[in-house]
Amino acid sequence: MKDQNEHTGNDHNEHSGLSRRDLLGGTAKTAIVAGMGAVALSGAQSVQAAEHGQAFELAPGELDEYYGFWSSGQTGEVRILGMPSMRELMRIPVFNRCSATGWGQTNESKKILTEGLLPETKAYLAAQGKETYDNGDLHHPHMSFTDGTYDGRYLFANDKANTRVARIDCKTMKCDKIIEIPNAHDIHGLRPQKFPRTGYVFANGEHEAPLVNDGKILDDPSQYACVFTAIDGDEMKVAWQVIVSGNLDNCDADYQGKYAFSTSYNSEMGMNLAEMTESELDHVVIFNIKRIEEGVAAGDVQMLNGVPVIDGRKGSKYTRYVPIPNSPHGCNTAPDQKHVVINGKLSPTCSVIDVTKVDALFDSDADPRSCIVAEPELGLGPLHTAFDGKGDAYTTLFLDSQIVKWNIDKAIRAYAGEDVDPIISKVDVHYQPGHNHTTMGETKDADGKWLVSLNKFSKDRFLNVGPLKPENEQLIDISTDEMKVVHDGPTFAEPHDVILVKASIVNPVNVWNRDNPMFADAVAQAKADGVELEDAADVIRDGNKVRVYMYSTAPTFSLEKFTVKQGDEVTVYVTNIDDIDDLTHGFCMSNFGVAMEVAPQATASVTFIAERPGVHWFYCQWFCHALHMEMRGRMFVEPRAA
Ligand code: CUK
Ligand code: CUA
Repeated sequence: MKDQNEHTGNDHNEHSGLSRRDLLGGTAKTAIVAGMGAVALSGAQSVQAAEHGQAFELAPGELDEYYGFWSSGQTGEVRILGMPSMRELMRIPVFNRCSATGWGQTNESKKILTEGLLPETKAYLAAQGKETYDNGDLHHPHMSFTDGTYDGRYLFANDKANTRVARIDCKTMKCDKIIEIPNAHDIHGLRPQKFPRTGYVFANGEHEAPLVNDGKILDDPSQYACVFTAIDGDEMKVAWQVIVSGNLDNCDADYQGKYAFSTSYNSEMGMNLAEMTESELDHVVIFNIKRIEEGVAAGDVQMLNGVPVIDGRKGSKYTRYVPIPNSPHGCNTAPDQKHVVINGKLSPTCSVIDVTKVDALFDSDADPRSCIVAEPELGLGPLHTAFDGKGDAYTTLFLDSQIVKWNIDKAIRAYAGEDVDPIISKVDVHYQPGHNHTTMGETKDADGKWLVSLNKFSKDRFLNVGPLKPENEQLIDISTDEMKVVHDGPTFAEPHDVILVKASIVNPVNVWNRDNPMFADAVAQAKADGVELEDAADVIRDGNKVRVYMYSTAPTFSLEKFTVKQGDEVTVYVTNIDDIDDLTHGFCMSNFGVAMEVAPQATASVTFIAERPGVHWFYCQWFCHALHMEMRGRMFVEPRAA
């Protein structure tokens, strides 16, 4: 880490800090009290304050120690932040439509957004005049694992809104696959298999519905079911599914490759709030992966939408149901590779499962609760738990607006009757935290440096921007027992979840590989047309379809004009032959609603109907050169004969 003095003795910071303090009034005091309010303090004081904690600010040009991969909830994208500076570095469009990159409009992205949809979904969308959804609700981004830690290959993420799972290729940081999950409804909890590798991506269908949901069964909840899905993360295909009793919320996997765990907040299968929260106990479902694989191989399944579905409802040999106090939510496996923390939500407790005691549940029908080794009372509204790899856990308390730090071992001893208090400390967060995450905390390599609290409300923490407020992500120094909130980070809707990954694990490329499957279709089409993409300045007419091939190299397109006829279906392929870091071009056809990004060595294409006669400029909308404004050309559209 950077020398503390260099950060905090900075004049510029001092000055901007003062004005920030003036603007925020009392709020900045919290930062000062927290000991890391370096920006608001004078040199001598700030050095002193900083000595009590780790530096989180970076000087210009310095790089962060971690990647933060953020969800964005109903925005539908993944965001990359540098950590601990919390500087936003990039946005990866996934389930959303992105104006800047053309995601959702380019042929390459449309293929990814449409090819994994079920036939009935395609039919539904066609009736709306659409090819794909343009919204999503992305809660849980998680990286692929090898041997219990992140391997830098892929990120996986759920779409609760439209029952999909997406994969992001960490080499290019672009989404490369999206599949719709059949038979399930509204994918929520999602976690990759940790051991031996990913492997499976486990995904929870949250909302109950008839298994065959064709309208024959409507208001008869006794015939509704929830479905747990194991996706093959390499192929992005559903491997198998399990029907469960109750609904499914969050999930996690063990470090042994034997079990997956899912919380159920509606074991009652209630259809309204009163019914859903009626019983004192809900449950965690434990899935026995080996038994399920054997059952699938032995054909103990029904085939539904081409997927083998196993019946894992109560009493089945494939699952066990562990009673948990009312409405558990978060499900978090500890880096000790032994404990899984189930977060109580409506119960002020967390329940700790010892994975070594789960075998007995399956092999000797032991009491399902015998795998619970601790149930500390932590505060009101425990939602999610993070870990530091040193035996301590950090649980968000939604109702208390706090994070509580507690010791797992002490909680176990207290549960066994010893007179010990597992709670180490609590810190106020602002306000109402959902998820929280530690650096490398979801792997066996948790390093206990930083914690981020993803708070659902910011209220008065920032300048007022109207009735819709930002949320507030707070950075917390956990290098000592006393947790210190050191930074407020306003964010737009809605970061549910994040993972914090050591930068050395993630190694994206600087330019596209020309063999990338992203634009394989364009390469194949060009070949069929006898066109060399990297050297193209061609207009190929094929009936009323016109394919326009050009390359871009700063500050020109290889075609400065081309002519089509009104009503033609025009596809423009642009290949960026610049081979230099950060030399992205764009292609925007003005007044046609067409725009896309073309990064170095990529090909991107877009198709539109040339229904507007006249002269139309296309231009590069990605600043690339001193003569970027001049990087443009004309499309002539000849009017249809009268
Ligand atoms: S859920 Cu959002 S606060 Cu979708 Cu992970 Cu708990
Ligand atoms: Cu090319 Cu701007």
